[in-house]
Amino acid sequence: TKSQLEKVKKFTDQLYAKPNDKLFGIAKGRNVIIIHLESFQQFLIDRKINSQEVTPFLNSLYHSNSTYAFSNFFHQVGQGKTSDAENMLETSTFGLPQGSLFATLGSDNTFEAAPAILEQRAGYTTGVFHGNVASFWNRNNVYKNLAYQYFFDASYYDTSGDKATGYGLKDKLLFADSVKYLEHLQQPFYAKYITVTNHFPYELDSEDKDPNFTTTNTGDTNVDNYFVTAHYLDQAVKEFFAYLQKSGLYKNSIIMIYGDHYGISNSENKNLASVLGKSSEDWNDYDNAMLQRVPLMFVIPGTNQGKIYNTYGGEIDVLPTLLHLLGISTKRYIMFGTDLFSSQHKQVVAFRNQDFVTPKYTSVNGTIYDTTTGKIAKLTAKQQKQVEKDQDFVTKELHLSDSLNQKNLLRFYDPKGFTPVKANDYNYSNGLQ
Ligand code: GP9
Ligand code: MN
Repeated sequence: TKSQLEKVKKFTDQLYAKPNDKLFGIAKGRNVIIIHLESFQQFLIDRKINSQEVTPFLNSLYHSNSTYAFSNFFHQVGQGKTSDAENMLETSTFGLPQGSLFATLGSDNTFEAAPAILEQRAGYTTGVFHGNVASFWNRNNVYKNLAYQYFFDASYYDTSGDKATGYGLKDKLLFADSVKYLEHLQQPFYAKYITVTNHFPYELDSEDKDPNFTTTNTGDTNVDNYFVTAHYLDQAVKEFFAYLQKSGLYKNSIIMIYGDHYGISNSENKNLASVLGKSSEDWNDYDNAMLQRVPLMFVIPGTNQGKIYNTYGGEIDVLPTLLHLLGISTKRYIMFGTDLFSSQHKQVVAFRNQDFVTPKYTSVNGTIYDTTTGKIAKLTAKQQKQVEKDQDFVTKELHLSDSLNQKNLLRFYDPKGFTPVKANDYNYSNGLQ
């Protein structure tokens, strides 16, 4: 009902963080290119194996002075995995406590998502490039409600024979074979690339393996192969950047790169410990929580003020952050995240199961750790109060986001200048199916 909506609105209005004046609008009018790095964790960045970098190209971006990167950025997905990441990044609402929001509510819910906002307020053309079938995670229906104008799914590419692995077209081919479609998009465009090759079980044909790269020898095949497919993904991104430069798109674009969620699960993290220079014997819940960091980088060519920010944040915060870089105000929308560049950004990062991380404390499975040392925290009464306050905030934001989505409350909300999206306006079939 409307009063339930009012409750949500009151909460997100109070949370709202005003933009950082120095960065607001620095990418105004540029194309937005989003690169979704499948199952890609932050520990891969700057990681060396046998003194060789696993992801040399992404590392160079991470340290570039035109990149605004984050070192304490966490994924916040639940069972919806990739689809939860997509939902958080493009709507700034959480996925559901169980299941995938895309799969269960995505066909019918009202969304006020990035593609709709950008098309309506700044004339963007919007599209997704993905080498898997359109129906996976119910994308073919959900993307219409998000207002994506184009969805170039597997049917648009040759995925025969060794051109694909389990989840679709290999990443290098996705970037290369999508150019002919990308070049037809009217600028400015908002284009999202969802990669797949670095997905469990991390399989790669020998022809795609770099003969100069040797991986770990942990004895855990997933861990060892993860570095191989991550290395391949790094090369794929490098090749795509070469195309962007050559075509001239590069300097007129902002390229946002993120990892969607973990690739190595908690039960396997012990096998990673030695690679990370840690002991597997004392590996604990805190270590697992810290490994939920994923990359977030905004590459804004020519701006030269980039750096690595140590701010704590998560996927829920991306949409207001991106919109502010594009010079689009967000105060009027219902968003559960806040601009990561804002001095008012709240550094309490909720996991979907109500655990959380802040710069000071990490709460996992009922235990509070000191985030900087990893030791179990000995809290004064005052600190205990603060932790309880943070926990209440986390519980409340997840609850209100669930209420918004489960009751489809956005259908009652009508932000200034927003035209409701009609799924029937979109048709993704390419005539070849
Ligand atoms: C497949 C892909 C994988 O289309 O996006 O999703 P995931 O299994 O990571 O949720
Ligand atoms: Mn995924």
